Amino acid sequence: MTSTQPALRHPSLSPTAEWWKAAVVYQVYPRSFADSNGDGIGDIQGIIDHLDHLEDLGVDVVWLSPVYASPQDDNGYDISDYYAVDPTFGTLEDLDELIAALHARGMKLVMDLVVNHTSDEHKWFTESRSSRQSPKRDWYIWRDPRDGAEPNNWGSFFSGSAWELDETTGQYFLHLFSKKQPDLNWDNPEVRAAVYQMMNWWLDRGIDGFRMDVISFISKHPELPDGAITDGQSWGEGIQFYGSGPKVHEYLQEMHREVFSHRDADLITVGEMVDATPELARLYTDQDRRELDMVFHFEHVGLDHGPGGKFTRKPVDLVAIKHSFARWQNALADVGWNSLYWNNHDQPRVVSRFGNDTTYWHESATALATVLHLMRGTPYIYQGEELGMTNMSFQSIEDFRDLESLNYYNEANQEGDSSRAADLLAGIAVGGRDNARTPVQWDGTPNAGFTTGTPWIPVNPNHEWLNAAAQRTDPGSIFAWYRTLVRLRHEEPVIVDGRFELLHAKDPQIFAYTRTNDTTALLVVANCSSEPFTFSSSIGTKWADAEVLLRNQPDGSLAQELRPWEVVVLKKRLA
Ligand code: ISL
Ligand code: CA
Repeated sequence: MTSTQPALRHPSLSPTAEWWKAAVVYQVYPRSFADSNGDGIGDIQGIIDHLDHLEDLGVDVVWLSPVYASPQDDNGYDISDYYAVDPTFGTLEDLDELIAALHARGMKLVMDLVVNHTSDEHKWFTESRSSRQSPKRDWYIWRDPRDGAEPNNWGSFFSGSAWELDETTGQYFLHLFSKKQPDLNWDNPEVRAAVYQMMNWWLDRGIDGFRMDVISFISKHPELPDGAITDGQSWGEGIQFYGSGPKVHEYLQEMHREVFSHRDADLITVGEMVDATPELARLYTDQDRRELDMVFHFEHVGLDHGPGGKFTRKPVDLVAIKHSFARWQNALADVGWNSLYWNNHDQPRVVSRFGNDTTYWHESATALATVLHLMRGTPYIYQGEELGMTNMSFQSIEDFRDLESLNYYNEANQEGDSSRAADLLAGIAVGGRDNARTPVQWDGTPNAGFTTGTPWIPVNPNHEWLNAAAQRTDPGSIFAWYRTLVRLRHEEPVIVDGRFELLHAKDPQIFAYTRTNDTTALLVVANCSSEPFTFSSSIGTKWADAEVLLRNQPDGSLAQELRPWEVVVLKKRLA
């Protein structure tokens, strides 16, 4: 550790190796967190103003979604200058102040690294598109038309083709996301060197690591082959040709050498990987391979997607959710490491999605938090999740801001199919990303304490009773529950390193597992349903002498019945 590194919040944790295994990360989506200057958009000073909230919660690391210069086509995931802070969010000095303020409180800062693509307004891209002879031409992925049309059949994540024609030079460029997010050509060594240089610049400035946006997409199959077209889809599934492509491990190892290897060990890296399987994640997160510390996979957050994708929904299947978690827990038990999340800025709110946000709001929010946080891995809390924030009651298309939702809606409307457009709107209302992006509910005043101006996206009306001010001082609140979960991870080594074993795998109502190390065993049992659960065989007898570590009901025993969304955690000392 050098003197510029912050003192660790929990000195009992090893100061160097793999400290992040005992850490909890909190994600800030700056646009929606807190607005300090009344323009209706959250900003860096707004974050600085609310650090007490994060310190109270006890989190170790803040992951900040992009604040770099950006035209904001995709709320900052389209970067036009990696070395500048967008005036929407503040200045570089504000960011330095945030880094110092976090470090002073023993917290670390992880920045978002968005390098699969840039903004089309980045100077690298404006140079690249200026002519076929531009020295930067090869920094992006340009192809001639095929039969007068797109070079292949890949679809963009945000609807339509993944290719856009540049009229001036007569070639198409690839954009897996919006057409304002052209993909960089990672096969060009100059591109990689420029990215590593930028990463080093930020680490030298004092940040503590990176969350790497869609990082498994950086190596495309050199021939860019067509993808298979599934029924009812207009575009081919290209992901098998760009997800974890041929050189992705080589590039991540090179990045490790060029950026991380000569630095102190207390940095943290997490890669977002839409295509990750447990087998791939073992490769990416095996410390001996020197790639990443952990990845975000998408398996559990895809389980309620219907046949038409995320905007068609199917009922939540608890058995499938448990099966998925157990598969990942087991696959990364000996090698690698899991990240644990229900929410982020792209996902609907967990209490509305997998819980019950009306009758059992408090119970289901705490039960879902518990089953996630007591597994093996590094937990991530998305802003507002610690308050049990819910999905938004969107009324009409005017309430949405997210380009993904709007693009799909406009596409359906253009096809003139009004019933499809209506179905899509219903799907967007429950599955769309804006559910996660309504302002953080600080208090019960008209704009929830988020802004004194007009918020860029509507505030959820339930902020009148669901807010931080109401919860911060209430020992029975969801906030207090999260604080306890964070504290337990810091205090109980079995939560960090214990073996995981799923119990009652096929039961459709309860989520139960044990964590065990040489000295301690934990039993976590949650009724993940809105009906009472009656034990057929008593799960409790073996644990009769155990200590109750946590319960979200005033009393109860594991011998007979669990109330709807009741969760109980027991702890036993082993011989
Ligand atoms: O929500 C999704 C689209 O259906 C996800 O698949 C999402 O696009 C995917 O998780 C990649 O997300 C990341 O990169 C995107 C950005 O829009 C997301 O906000 C970011 O988390 C492009 O940079
Ligand atoms: Ca602002």
